[in-house]
Amino acid sequence: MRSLSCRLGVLVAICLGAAAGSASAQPNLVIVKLHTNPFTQGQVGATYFIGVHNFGTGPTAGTVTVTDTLPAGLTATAFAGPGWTCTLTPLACTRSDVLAGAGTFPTLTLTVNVAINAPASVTNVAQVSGGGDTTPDDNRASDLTDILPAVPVMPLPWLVTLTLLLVATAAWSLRARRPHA
Ligand SMILES: [Ca+2]
Repeated sequence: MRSLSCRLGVLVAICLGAAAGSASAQPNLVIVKLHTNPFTQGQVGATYFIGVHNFGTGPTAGTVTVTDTLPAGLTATAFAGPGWTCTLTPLACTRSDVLAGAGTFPTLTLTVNVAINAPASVTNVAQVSGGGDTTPDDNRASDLTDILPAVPVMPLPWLVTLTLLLVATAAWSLRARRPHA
């Protein structure tokens, strides 16, 4: 009986050890999103940088997909990164090569245009999935982005009119000061 208990104990220990070992060898993808703050209303070609890292010790398996949800006020014009296959509609990138534990995929660059009436701040959300990741809680990155008001540009006709008015005023002033002969 004792012998059976021992064998059972050993078996449980082996199983627990195997389970712990397999758990620690799982991939765990995490995503990071960065930008240079702030953007400006009407800005063309503002960029976000998206990084995907394998925080686990096991390699990824299968396709890894990154999707991005742009807020109102931003329009994507390019989404690319070495080794990634990307589309603008939907806004997503995929790749199927293996990422070893503690490894990082090449950085993705998302280029956007900022609407002239974009709000003072927006939040851009990126998400990674697939690759055998079983820990989705850390697969999402929210990037709060401040947007400055656009610098007002005076329309050219107004600028010309104002310049002519100033010149005319100066000329009149000089003429008025000149003593009559
Ligand atoms: Ca994860």
